[in-house]
Order: sequence, then structure tokens, then C-alpha cells
Amino acid sequence: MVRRARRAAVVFAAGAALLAGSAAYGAQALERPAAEQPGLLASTLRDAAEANGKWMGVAVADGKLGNSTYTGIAGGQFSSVTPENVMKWDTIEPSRNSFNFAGGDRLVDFAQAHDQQVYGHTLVWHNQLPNWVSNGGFSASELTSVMNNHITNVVSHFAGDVKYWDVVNEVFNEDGTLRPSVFSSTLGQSFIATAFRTAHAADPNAKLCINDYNTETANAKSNALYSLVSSLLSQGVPIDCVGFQSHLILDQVNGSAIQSNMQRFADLGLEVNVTELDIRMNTPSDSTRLQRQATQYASVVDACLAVSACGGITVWGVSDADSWVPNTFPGEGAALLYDESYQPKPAYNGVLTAFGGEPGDGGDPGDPGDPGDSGCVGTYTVTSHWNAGSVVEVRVQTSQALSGWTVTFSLPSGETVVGGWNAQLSQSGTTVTAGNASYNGTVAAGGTLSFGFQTSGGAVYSAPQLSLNGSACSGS
Ligand code: 9MR
Repeated sequence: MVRRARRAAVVFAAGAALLAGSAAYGAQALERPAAEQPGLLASTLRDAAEANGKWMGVAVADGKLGNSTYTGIAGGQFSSVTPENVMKWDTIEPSRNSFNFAGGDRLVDFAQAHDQQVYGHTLVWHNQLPNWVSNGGFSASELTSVMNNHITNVVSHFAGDVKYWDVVNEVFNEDGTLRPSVFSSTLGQSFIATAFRTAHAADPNAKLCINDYNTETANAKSNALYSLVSSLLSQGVPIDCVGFQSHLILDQVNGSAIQSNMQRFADLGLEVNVTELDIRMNTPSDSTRLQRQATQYASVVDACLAVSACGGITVWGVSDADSWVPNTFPGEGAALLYDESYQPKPAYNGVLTAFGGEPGDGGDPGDPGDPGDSGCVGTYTVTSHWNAGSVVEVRVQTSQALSGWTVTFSLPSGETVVGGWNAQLSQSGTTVTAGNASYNGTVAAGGTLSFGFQTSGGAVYSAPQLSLNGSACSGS
């Protein structure tokens, strides 16, 4: 019954027996007309950003790198990755002069496999700082040597692989005074210049940034940041960029104020980047707030587009299931571009269209040789069905080369995948995720991937929306 020579590891076991005993009532091809495709997407976020000379980044959680849905989106949609945690001091130098680069190396490997830059985060920060540093009782000269040793080892290890470094992170209080930390209280403000000089010596080619939150618009904190970087520049300190974290709140996003604030830093000759963007709201979300969120995300993209020195935008996590927000602000969340089932939200479209990606069928989605603007053409064919199940074949043509893929779609409630081939299938509620098998993850631009599965619990009689690596496909 299952006619594939090669079968991937199958998560579900019951399929073959069920199929062997079932009657097939004839093949029926169900294809979704292009006109019914919701959210036809012009291209990936990374391609849309790149068309404007910008990069589009995402914070990557080391613990999620085994999840093919997650990696499909992180690798397919973004051109820059920031380690969410694994390059912080507590991970990388947990005890004095003992370095753990494993997580950072994994991220670099991931980036290189997906043709991405790495945005290093972060060398000197009061948070996620091990006790041996914060409570070490070091003299000024000892602490300088501890800090310089950390920076030198980390930056040297990743030299050539990490393009940007957040050298210092969150050094200001909200009122613009220097934040108390072991560094500022032992060394005063001079630790900042020292950190930049040491990082530059370890990798003269890395772009060195200062990063902070609540500095996106003009206020006491961003004014202090402005004074600091002006003074660093006048002393010849090697600083290249300012990162505006941009942990924003729905309905408190002022795109033009963000733009003019970015511009004043750009006018100092610095690159300016949006480094940790999310826009949180009270949860549960609803469609009107998600639409407003999309508009507000777009206004941040517009600000970056309007400032030529804006290098790009990083969002702080792939999906709402990965975000730091609900843990820190109970009752808030829904802050990212993908929902908790890794489906693109209106905000995804907002970012894509702001970068000039164009929803619609630009190409001819009816032509299997032309994936059109959506980047992929999906075909969902029920090759046979009976009272309690069906056999389905899925084909997705891609406009761009893939090194690993994830196809997602929904089944009606009660419909369960019970076996499959040429993909690693899993199901959560009504959402089915099909990740590539070990042997078919590489697909050339214009090529087609295919896999199949059996269902039980009622047959599918209408073809669902297929998404490839997080982007909705048009139908063939
Ligand atoms: O997202 C990060 C979360 O997983 C960590 O638990 C947290 C610990 O401080 O740090 C989060 O990332 C922060 C980033 O490193 C700096 N800016 C604020 C981010 C959100 O807290």
C-alpha cells in the first residue's frame, strides 16, 4: 500500500496495519485553489530584508535546536542569529578561566549551515554573571584582568565567526546614571572603554556595539547613552554600533520617535541596530490587537529602512512559545512573529510587507514550475480514503534552496496521523509538523520535496494550508 522505497523513521506505528486492512475507495486529488490561499507571502523575511540591504535576525535558544519546526523557521526566515543565552558569562566562563564554548559553537555551526551571520551577545553584563565575578571581592586591577581575560578568550575563540559583539549591555539606569554593578562600582565608567579596547584587540574585524533597552526614543536614558558614545568616539575608543533592544509594548510604539532617535546616533557615524525586538500585549491575544501589533512591527521596520545606518532587526525569539515575556510579565505575551504553534501571525506579514515583500500571487501559482512570490507551491493530494482514514501525499516546490525543511498544516479535529514516509511526522492538537528525513533535507532552488502519511479518525476532504519553514505556500 505504501509505495515508497525509502521510509523515514516514523513516529506513529499503526499505519501499515490499518492500511493493509482498509478498502481504498479510489484516488481523489484535492487541491486548494490559489484564490483561497490565505496570506500568500512574497518571500522569506531574510530575502525581503536583504533586498533593502538589511539583515533580519532572531534570538536562538540552544535548547530548541533539536526541534525541526523551530530550526526550519530560524534557518529559513532569518539571516542573522543571536545566541539568546549561550554566549553570556555564566555559560561561557562559569568558573575562573574555565571556558565552555559548546553552546556558542553549536550556534556558529547552525549559522554557517544556514548562511547566517552571528550577532554575539554579550561580553560584559551585570546579569547572568557568575558569583565568582560579582562577589569575588576583586581589586580594581584584578577585576580589570578578569574582565579582559574573559573578553580576550571569548572574542578570540569566535573571531571570524561572530560578526558583531554586544560588548557591554544595559549599563544605564532609567534616569541615565550608571547602573550599579561589580564593574561600575569597582572600576567606574572606565570599564566600558577598556572592554571595547580589549575586544578590538582580540578581533579587529568584529563590529563592537553597546546595547540597552528603553533607549529606543529620546529620554534620559538614551540621552545618557548618546553622551557616552559621543565621548567614547572622541577618545578614539573602537565602538562601531549601538543596539536598541526594543522590548516594546503594544500601543506604545512610536515609529517616528524611534526613527529620529536612531538617526541621531547614526549621525555620530555609528551603525544602529534593533537587537531584541518584541511587542508584547495582554494575553490571550485577539485579532484586533494582533493586527495592531502587525502595524507596529511594520513601523519599526519602516524606522530602520528610513535610517541608512540601520543594519538590521533581530526579534527576540522565533515564536510566542519561545519568548521570555510570559515568564517575566505574567499575563503578557504574544509578542513575536509566530504563534505558539509556529504559525506566522499578522505581525509576520507586517514585517514582510514593510520590507517590500508582497503578499499575493506575483508569479503564477498554477504553474508547478513557478513557485511565484510565495516562495513555495504546495499540493495536498488525498490519494485514497475510506470510512476511517485516508492516504495523503504532499508535495512542496520551493523557489529557494533548502538545507532542512519543515512543512506544517492543520487537520480537522479528530483526524490523526498514524504513519508516514519520507518525513518525520508529529502532531500536536490539530497541527501536523513534517520535518525532513535524514536523506531528503537538501532541496535545490526550484526543486520539490514530497512525503506522505496515513490518517485515521475521518478523512480530510479539503486541502489545508501548507507552510514551508514558516511561510505559507500557494497552492498548485
Ligand atoms: O531571553 C533571555 C532569557 O532566556 C534569560 O532567562 C534572561 C536572563 O536575564 O535573558 C533574556 O534575554 C535578555 C537579554 O539577554 C538582554 N536584554 C533583555 C532580554 C530579556 O530579558
